[in-house]
Amino acid sequence: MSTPDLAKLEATAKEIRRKIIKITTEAGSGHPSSSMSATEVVTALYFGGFLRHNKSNPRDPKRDRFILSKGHAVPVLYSALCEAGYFTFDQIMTLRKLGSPFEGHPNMAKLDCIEASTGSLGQGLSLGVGHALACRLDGYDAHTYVMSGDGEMGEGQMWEAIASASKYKLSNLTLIIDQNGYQQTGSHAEVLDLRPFDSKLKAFGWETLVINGNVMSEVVDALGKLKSIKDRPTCIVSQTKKGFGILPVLETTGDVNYHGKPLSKELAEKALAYLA
Ligand SMILES: Cc1ncc(C[n+]2csc(CCOP(=O)(O)OP(=O)(O)O)c2C)c(N)n1
Ligand SMILES: [Mg+2]
Repeated sequence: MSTPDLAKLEATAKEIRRKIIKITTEAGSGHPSSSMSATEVVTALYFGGFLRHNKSNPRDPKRDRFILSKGHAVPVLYSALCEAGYFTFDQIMTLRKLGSPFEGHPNMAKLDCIEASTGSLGQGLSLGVGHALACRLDGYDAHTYVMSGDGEMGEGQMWEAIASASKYKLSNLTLIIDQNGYQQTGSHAEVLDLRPFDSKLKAFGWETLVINGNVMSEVVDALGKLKSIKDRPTCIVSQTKKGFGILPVLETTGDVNYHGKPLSKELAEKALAYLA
């Protein structure tokens, strides 16, 4: 694999953030801040040479898989897939409109390039375990990446999947925890604080790396390093900020979580100018 061009990836991440803002403001609903904490990771996966995907055959059994378990952050996925040429911008601008396949949560029955229908938090890693086991059984050298939220880690099913991935030594499975410090109703401290995640995952037999997930070089390094682990599942604890990229704009609202709220037209203009 050639070394990813960091400047190019950063420019792509910026463009993806611009699309996230535009489509959620147009929809008048959605989760831009949850999407923006995850942007570097999703960008590195799709454009850094990590996720082998095939636009002309999205369900190719030999593909690598990306499951967005925190399905409410799907604007980052639609925007990345648009950048990758799967869709036009006009198509993703139909986000959350009646009849549009670009639903508020990913729907694999509507779009071939969506790996799993998620949105009910806690399920994506179990699906990932299934894919990883199936790929192993079928003899495919395919890797499955799952992204969860930090609040989502409060779902018990996550820990059942963590235990079974370890039991089956699924080195073809990587969990990325988007540790942005907030969930729907508040911060870790206010709702449920399960940190540190890395020592807990290690205790279950996983290899872990803790990184700043909004720094592209750290994301790329971590994804590269974990490829060489061959005897156990791997996890990146991706320390991020909700709304990263437009934080000064969100701070003016007095709400740095900004969960499940699109930007108003005025705020979106400010955010887009900030990202220019
Ligand atoms: C099973 C389930 N319970 C509740 C919700 C409602 N819900 C949507 S997003 C969210 C918060 C998720 O927080 P986190 O996983 O930290 O994701 P973030 O938005 O911070 O990236 C909740 C509780 C849900 N989607 N699924
Ligand atoms: Mg969170």
